[in-house]
Amino acid sequence: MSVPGSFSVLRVLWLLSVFGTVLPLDGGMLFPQESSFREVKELNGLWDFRADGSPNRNEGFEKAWHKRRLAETGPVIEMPVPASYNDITQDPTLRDFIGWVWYEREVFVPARWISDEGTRVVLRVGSAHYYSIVWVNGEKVTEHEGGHLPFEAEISSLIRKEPTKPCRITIAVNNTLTLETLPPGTIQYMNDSSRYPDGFFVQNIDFDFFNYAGIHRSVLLYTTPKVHVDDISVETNFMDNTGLVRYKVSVQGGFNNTLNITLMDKDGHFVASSNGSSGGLKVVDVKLWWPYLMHENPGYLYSMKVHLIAVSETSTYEDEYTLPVGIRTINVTNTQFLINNKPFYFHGVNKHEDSDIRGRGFDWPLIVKDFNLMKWLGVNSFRTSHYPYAEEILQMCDRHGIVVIDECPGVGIKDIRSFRNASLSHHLVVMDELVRRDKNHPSVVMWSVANEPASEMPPAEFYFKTLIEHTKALDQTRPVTYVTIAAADMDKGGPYVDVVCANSYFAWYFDQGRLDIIPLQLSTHFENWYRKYQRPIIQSEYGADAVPGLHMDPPMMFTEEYQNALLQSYHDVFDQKRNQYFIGELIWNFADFMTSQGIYRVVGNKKGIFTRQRQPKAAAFLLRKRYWRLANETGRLLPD
Ligand code: BDP
Repeated sequence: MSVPGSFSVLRVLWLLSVFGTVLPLDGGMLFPQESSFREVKELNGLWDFRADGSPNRNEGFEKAWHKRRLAETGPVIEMPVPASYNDITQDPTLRDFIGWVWYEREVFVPARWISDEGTRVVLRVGSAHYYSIVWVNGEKVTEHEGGHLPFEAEISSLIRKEPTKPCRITIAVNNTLTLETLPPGTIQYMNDSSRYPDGFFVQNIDFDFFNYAGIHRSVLLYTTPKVHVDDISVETNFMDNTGLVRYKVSVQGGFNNTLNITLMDKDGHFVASSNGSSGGLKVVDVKLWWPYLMHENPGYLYSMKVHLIAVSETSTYEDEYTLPVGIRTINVTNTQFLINNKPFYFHGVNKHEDSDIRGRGFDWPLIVKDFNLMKWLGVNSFRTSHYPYAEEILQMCDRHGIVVIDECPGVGIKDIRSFRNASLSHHLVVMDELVRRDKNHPSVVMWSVANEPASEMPPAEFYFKTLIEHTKALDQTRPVTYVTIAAADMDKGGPYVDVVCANSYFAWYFDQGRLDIIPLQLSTHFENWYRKYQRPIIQSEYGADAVPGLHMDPPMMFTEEYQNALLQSYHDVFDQKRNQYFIGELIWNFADFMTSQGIYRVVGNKKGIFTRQRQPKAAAFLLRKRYWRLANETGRLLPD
C-alpha cells in the first residue's frame, strides 16, 4: 500500500496485513444475539480519538500509541461511535484527512465473564473504513481490510490476564485507498514545489461518493459458551403447500455435541424439529416469504432455534441461537426474475448509507425513516449501492419484505492495474465475507460483484469469470450480476452474469438537455443488450440532478421539472418493454448524498428524489404514483 510519506515500516505492516487476510475464512459471522446462554454489551458512545497528523502518518506506530492510554500520547478529542469522523468537527483537515486515526475506549467487563472459564468473550466491530488494527490492553488481537463488513476477535484469555483492570480497546483505522483496495484509489504526490508545499498529496478515487471513514457500525463485546454454535446456513424450497428448510450448523470446540433444531412460526408455535448438524425441516401448510406489495402478508419469517448441548470430559456446555428464516425460492429465466415461481418486477431505489453529520455512521432514526419513506413510495426493492449495508438494515428488509440486490464495494475499478491478481484475491475474500454474513437473509435475492467496472479492458474477462464463478460456488441459490454502464462495458464479463443490470444517463451526461432523445436511445440500448445476452434486464440506475426548489418550465437541467420529465421519458420506455425481458427499475438515487468536491457536484450529488434531509422533491410524488400503480396493475398485490 502506498500510504502518504516515506514509510517503509508502515508499508511493510500494510503488506503483511493484506497478505494475512487472503487466507480462506475460518468460522462463521453470526449476528450477535442475546439468549439464555449469550450476552451482548454495546460499546457505542464517546471514544477518545486522535488523528495521526505526522508527515508520514506513522507516529502512532513509531511511538506505539496502543501501549498506553491514548490521552497520554497527546491531545485527544471525543468522537462518537458509530459515526464517520469527517463531519463531526469544524476542522477541514479532519474532514479531508487521509491516513491513520486512532480510537480508544476503556470498558469494564462483567466479573462473571472473566471468572467463568467456560465463557468465551468476543470483541466485534460491525464495520470500520478502511483498514483496521485492534489492540486490547496493548496487545494486538486482529486486523481487517475493508469497510462495510464485520470483523471480530476472541479476547477471553487476554482479559483474564489482568482481571481487575478495565479493558482498554484501541482501534487504528486507515482510510487510504490503493490500486488493490476495494474500492480502489491512488495516492498522488504533487512534486512541483512552486505550486505545492513539501509532501503534498491527494487521494484520487473513481467513484462518486465521499470516502467517509471511521468506525461506522457498533462495536460490541459478546459472549458465547466456550463450545458454541459458530455458523448456520439455511436453504429453502417448497412444493405445493409444503416448505423445506435445509440447514447446516457448525459447532466450535467440544465433542459429544447434541444439536436440536426447532422451527417455530411467527406466533411461536412449533412447526418442525430435527437433530444433528445438518438436515431438513418439513413445513406443512407453509407460509412463504413474499416481497412487499406482492402479497397481503409480506416478509413472513419463521424462527429456527438451534440448541446445543456439548459434553466434554470436564464440563457440559449449553448454547442457543435463533435464526429468522424466510421460505422462498429464486429463479431466473431468459426473460423473468421469479420469486416463489411468480414473476417479480423490481420497482425500487438505489441508496447510500449517508446523512448529515453522521456520514456513513449507523443511525436507527435514519434507517427507520428511510423504511417509512420507501414504503410510502411503494418501493419493493433496493440495491446496496455501492457496498454492503448494515446487517440491521437487511434484517428490516427480511421483516418488511423489501427485496435486496446485495452489492460488494467493487466500485470504481477503472485502472487496468486494479485487475491484477492482488486485487482479484482481495475481491474474492470480500465476496467470501459478504456471502458468509448475508447468506441467510431471505430479502437478499442477488449478489452484485461490482458497479461499472472498466470491463472492456482485456484482463476483465478472466477477472469477472473468476469472480462470478467463485460467488456462484459460494451460493448456488442466488443469481449473480455486475452492474454495467455501456454496451462496450459488458463485453468481457457479460456472458457470465445471470441478469443484466444496466445504468444509463441519457439526456444528462450525454446530449445534455435533450429529453427528446431518450425514447430512441433507451430502446435501442435495451434491444441491443437483449439480443446480445438473452438475459432479463434491470435498469439499475437512471436519473438527473435536481436542486430542490429550482424551477423552470419548459424544463432545464438541475430543476425539479427536468428531473420529473427525464424520469417520465424513461418510464414510457420501461412500460413498452415491461412484458418482454425488462424486469425492473431502480432510480438513482433515493436521497441526495455527499461526494468529494468537484465542478460537477454542488455540495454533493443531487439526483435524490428526496433531499439529504429526506424531504421530497417533486420526483418523489411522480415515482410514488407510478410505483403504487405498478404494484396494483400487475395484480401482484393479490395473494397467490
Ligand atoms: C453512476 C454511478 C453512481 C453515480 C452516478 C451519478 O454508478 O455511483 O453517483 O453515476 O453520476 O454511473 O450520479
